[in-house]
Amino acid sequence: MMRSITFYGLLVALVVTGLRPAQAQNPFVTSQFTADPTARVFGGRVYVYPSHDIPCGPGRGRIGWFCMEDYHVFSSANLTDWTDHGVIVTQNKVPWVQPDSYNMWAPDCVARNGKYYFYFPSTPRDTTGGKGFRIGVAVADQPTGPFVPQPAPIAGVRGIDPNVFIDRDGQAYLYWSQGNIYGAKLKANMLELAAEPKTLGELPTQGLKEGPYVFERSGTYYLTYPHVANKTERLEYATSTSPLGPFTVKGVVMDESPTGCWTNHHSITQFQNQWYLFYHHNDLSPKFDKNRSIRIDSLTFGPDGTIKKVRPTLRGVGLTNARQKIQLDRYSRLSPRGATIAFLDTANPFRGWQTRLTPGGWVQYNGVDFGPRPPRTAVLRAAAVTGGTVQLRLDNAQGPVLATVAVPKGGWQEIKVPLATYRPGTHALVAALSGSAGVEIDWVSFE
Ligand code: FUB
Repeated sequence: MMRSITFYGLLVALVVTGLRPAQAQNPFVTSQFTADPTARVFGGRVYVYPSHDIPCGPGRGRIGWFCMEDYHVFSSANLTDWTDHGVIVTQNKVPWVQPDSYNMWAPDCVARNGKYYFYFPSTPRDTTGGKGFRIGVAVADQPTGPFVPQPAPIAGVRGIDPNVFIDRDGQAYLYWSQGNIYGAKLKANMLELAAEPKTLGELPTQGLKEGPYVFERSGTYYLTYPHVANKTERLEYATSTSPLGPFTVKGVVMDESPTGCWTNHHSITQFQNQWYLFYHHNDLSPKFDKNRSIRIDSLTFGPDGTIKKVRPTLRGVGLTNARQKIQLDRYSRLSPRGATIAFLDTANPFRGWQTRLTPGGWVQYNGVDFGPRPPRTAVLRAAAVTGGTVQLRLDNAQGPVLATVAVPKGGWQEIKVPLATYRPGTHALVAALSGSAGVEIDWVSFE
């Protein structure tokens, strides 16, 4: 496991170990599709257990629907640098799962007595007890596995989207959805129900509810869940003084997707004294919302314990080291005119995005950490059909000019220019077009 490691040390370690880094902004995994993120803090590190969407194809899933054959786990010590630890559970290695069902839907993972219990829904081989999803468990000694699947799914549970909550008194509860949302006590072995499931019946009765995620804060139990109140899912919550209710519906955690991604699915986690909402959107597949990507944004509570509605951002969370590639297209602010975001390569969204600046355009990216050592040079990866000029400024569009970068006429190129000034600490970085000739920017970095 990697701890207290420099950025360059991290890169070397990743090359040596074969682990793949992920990005810091939203979405924070851009090497594959990911959905339904459950984030857990184990040993001071955040581990995210998402679903893994893949495109369906002939003999692979159902065209036009979800297609998932395995799970990866990702981890980070700072919510900025993410490591993909690879596949932890796969459909054809779980004894009870139909091996060609491609239905490895939303999972969860909790730690108990030195073991890690990974809960996941899928289609069973044996449908004698009825069709539909069952929920199984795989157990490991480390959060990254290897996970050993149990031979059979959990008895008495039919449905999807398992979530496990362990109360302060040590009692564990399993929640899941199947039309309604259900909850039941788990035995201490974490593998069996200890009592009959309870329908959490005080939730909205109209519109699909799924994806329960329960947590406790200051004695209040929060049951959070995606719900189709209108046309697509939004994240809502209800509270109670006990883990199995009765719950009182309180409000909306996140509104419906503005661009129509039908599902949302989330988890809420506290890390280093800040609460975060992990959720998904279809950033890397805007035309097909069954290939999704996971995101993080900060979440805050009102003094009365209400959850303040989270507005989704592209910037996400955490600081970005000025010596990394700063992806301005994951912006904090964009000028009202003269700035647009586009894929670098529409045939391959995994290559990421670019910012296109035309007259009057600027883009602002908050939270760039310049560190204690002054950089001397700015590096801009940019393209300009006729050649153009970009000013890099600190703090805002009128802030001090760090560098003026002349982008020669031509395709993508890395242009290095000396810095005109330096301010230590953490700043917003602004790239503003100077003049009338448009420029496309991939990233900016400092050396
Ligand atoms: O990822 C497949 C399903 O879509 C999940 O199980 C639901 O919660 C929804 O996100």
